[in-house]
Amino acid sequence: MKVRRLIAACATLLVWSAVACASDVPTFSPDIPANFIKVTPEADYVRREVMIPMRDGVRLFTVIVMRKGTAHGPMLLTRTPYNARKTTERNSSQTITEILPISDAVFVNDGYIRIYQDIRGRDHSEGDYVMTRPLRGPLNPTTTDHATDAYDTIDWLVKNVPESNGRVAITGSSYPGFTSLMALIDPHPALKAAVPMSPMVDGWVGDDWFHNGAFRQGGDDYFPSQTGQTGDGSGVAMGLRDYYAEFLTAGSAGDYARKYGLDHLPFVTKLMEHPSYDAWWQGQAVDKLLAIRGLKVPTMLVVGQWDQEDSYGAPAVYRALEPKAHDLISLVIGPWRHSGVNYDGTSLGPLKFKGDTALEFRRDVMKPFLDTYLKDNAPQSHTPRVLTYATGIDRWQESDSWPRGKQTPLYLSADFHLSFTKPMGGADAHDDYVSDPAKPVPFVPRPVHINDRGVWGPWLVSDQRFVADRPDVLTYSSEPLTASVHIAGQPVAELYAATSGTDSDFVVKLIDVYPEEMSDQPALAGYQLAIGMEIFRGRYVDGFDKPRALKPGKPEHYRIPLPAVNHTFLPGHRLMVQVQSTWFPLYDRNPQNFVPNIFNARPTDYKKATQQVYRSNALPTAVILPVVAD
Ligand code: PG9
Repeated sequence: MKVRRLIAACATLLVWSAVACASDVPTFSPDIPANFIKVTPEADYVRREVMIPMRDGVRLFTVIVMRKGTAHGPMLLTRTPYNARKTTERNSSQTITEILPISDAVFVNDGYIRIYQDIRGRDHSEGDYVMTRPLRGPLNPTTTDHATDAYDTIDWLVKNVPESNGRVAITGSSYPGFTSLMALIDPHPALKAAVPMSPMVDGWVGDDWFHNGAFRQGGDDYFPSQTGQTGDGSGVAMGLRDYYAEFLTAGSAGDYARKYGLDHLPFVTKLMEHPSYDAWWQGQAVDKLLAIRGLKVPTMLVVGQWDQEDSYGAPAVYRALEPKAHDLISLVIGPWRHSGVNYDGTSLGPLKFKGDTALEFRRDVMKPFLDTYLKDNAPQSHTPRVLTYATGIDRWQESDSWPRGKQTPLYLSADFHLSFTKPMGGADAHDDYVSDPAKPVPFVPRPVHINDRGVWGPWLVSDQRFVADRPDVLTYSSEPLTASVHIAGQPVAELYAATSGTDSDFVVKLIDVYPEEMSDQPALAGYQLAIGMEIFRGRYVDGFDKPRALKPGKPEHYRIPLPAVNHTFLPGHRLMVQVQSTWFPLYDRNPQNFVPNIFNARPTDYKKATQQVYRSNALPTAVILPVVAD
């Protein structure tokens, strides 16, 4: 018996040692292999990771995903700083629509090959990372940029993806919207169409970093998370605190950056060294670059009406290109937050729409547009020149031009009323408020948790009642409307204002006030829905590249374009305009006392100022509405 057991034990030992020999894994060794590839026996997709060489030898990490059995597939490319591997592993699944972002379903379900690439220097790609890398030339002495990297990538794809039909489109939202636009500069011949969504176009005038010169310090978390390391990172180590209190205690935007070491990030230093719209900013404004080079590829620009990050870019590119490229360019504005086009579009904050507006766009507009240019023998689709969602009356509208409306001034008038009739008041008619940088107006109710997606995403539709009665906010409103007022275009605030200081910011908000009683939608009763809001830094009144001190008490004329909208103010609603001078902590505080560089303002530079907003016949402050006669 004992002998038999001994033999069995020896046999087991032999088997184990044989296994060990066969796999060659010592009992003690590192447990992460060089390249683990998940086995997916039932997958309905093919997923390949490749390194694509660029002209300078740098290789870019690229993931190619398609349904099994795809042949002659059109390729849809996105070039991203947000981790191509993670993007294509949304869930660990064997189902293609589970691993890809939800917005990809309509494409891969119809034979498209979906491709995501990490841009140069980010995540698994090689090379140096430069924030929104400018085009080769005065601002970029290297031989590569996003135009060349897109070109080289497309060149490789058409030669190395046998399941494809050799035609490529590029798309992506925000930063990937920017890289989509850059691909249009000297494009590869296989690039047949582009759909840049909420593209970052001009970081100073109206997209991510500044708006009309006011610095968006609310985005500070982006810097360490994106430029602190090549892979995914995190924001400033502030925890779940009230950003309002935290930024206020820190001091200037520069002081906040220094407190948290952000000044050691080169891009933050560049921002702080270029507070005005100098050659560095002008030379990387994508609308200007494209206007010079012209458009060669059919392009559909997309933006959300309440895009809290990049509302400026898409309409600016449309304006710049439409006159010369009328037949190649189209514009879509949907009722979305930033990048909302790629998610569920049935609602935004308390607003509910008739259907999933984002899916409707992707399925009924974007895909037919791409099919036309990318599919073999696809029927010609009907692409509206301009497609906008009319909020208020809840439907899509096509038009051949943008903006559509007739310029109609809505004047501030006495007793905090609004009127379509020009005020008759004498030259000095104005309303005053005191703006105190020590008690800035919050942009959302406190505590301000900017990183909470539920706060940040829909903040542009948040109820403005929470500040309407503050003494440092002027609030003007109309009587309840007896007939609809439909606007389609870009409202512009023509503000006549003076300050007792030598610099100042002005914020103008155009608001739709819902009726007090709305039992069908109680969340909207009395709601003050911002239709468009914007800020302007006073020192740039003579030009964005010409900062100067304001003369105390002298009225100046500020022209402040608000975001592009299609909206109907319904009967029973009221029009409202609010004016204020701080919008914190999204925007840094203006010391209201001219200093050469506000990033370096000292605590003693911040001063209270009395602001005067004029509503006289000679200085008629108004919001110019693009009114459409329905
Ligand atoms: N708005 C973001 C961004 C764009 C471009 C540069 C930096 C940030 C984004 O959502 O990608």
